[in-house]
Amino acid sequence: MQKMSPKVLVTRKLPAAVEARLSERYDVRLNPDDRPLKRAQLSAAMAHYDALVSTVSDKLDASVLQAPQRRVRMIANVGVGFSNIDMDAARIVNISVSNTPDVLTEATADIALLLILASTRRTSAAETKLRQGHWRGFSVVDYLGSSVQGKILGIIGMGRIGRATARRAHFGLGMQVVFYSRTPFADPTEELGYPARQVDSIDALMATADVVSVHVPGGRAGPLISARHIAQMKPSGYLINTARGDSIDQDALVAALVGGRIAGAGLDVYAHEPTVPDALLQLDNVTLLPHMGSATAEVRTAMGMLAVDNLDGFFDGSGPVNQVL
Ligand code: 8YV
Repeated sequence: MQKMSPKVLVTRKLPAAVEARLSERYDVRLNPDDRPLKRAQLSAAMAHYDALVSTVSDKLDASVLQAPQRRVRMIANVGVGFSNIDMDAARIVNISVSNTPDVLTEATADIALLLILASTRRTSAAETKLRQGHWRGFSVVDYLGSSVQGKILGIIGMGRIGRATARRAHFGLGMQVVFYSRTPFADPTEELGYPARQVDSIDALMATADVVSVHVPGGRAGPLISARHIAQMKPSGYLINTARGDSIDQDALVAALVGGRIAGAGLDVYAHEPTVPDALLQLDNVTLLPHMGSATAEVRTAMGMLAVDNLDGFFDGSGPVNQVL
């Protein structure tokens, strides 16, 4: 008798080549409409599939993961982040979890750089005006931003994406790099290959940096960057976030921007996606992107393929390559 293929639910649409590869090996249910699954659908899926290929929009919390008659044993998350999954709950019910690191590092750092430049040079507001037909012609004093050359970039979280962003900003934009990391660096300049300084607290970083860029995983009990931290930023400072919205006290950030207490922000991620606070939409000193740090055809395909590698590893017994649980 032929062995049954594992049943796999793919929660969102994936690049065609990835879906084709999944369909070859698995009894797969795809989501061609790409509509995010509701909580009840995710709970029901737990009893019908052997594995899920999920992503950031799937909130796999304790009540979903511990659904009755659970059959799912493996979750291959498409994304380096996995804060959409309650890892404690997954551990209790013995579900294996994998992510897709590395392949998106450079693309995400590119978007961080884009947000640094777009926010300091005010290009979003300028382009919006142009598109609305309000450009009256060149003016020496219109749309003045601030230069980044020689300014201090403060990186929070000096992991893969933090390093790739810092390297671009240093070599590409001529910025000085200061960073906060839980891991102590014996000699940052030696380790990174250019002059860089580690500070020992987020407070010190916020007060020192001209541009702060966040590169830490989300999913903590509370925001790592609190209202108190935001209050320590320079009035001329900019905050960039390409990591997770829940890492920053979003209400405090919005209040600081609305009150003009900081100069601007560049955001790719939000605390309650896809909701973007109305107050942000009204501001002309912010650049707002719809969570697209890794959104290139090449990278999203590579992420999907890595998720399939992880699934294959789980089912052939060699283990997921990027197992995080
Ligand atoms: C993904 C991300 O696009 O990898 C991550 O953690 O936030 C993005 O690169 C997102 O997870 C959806 O796949």
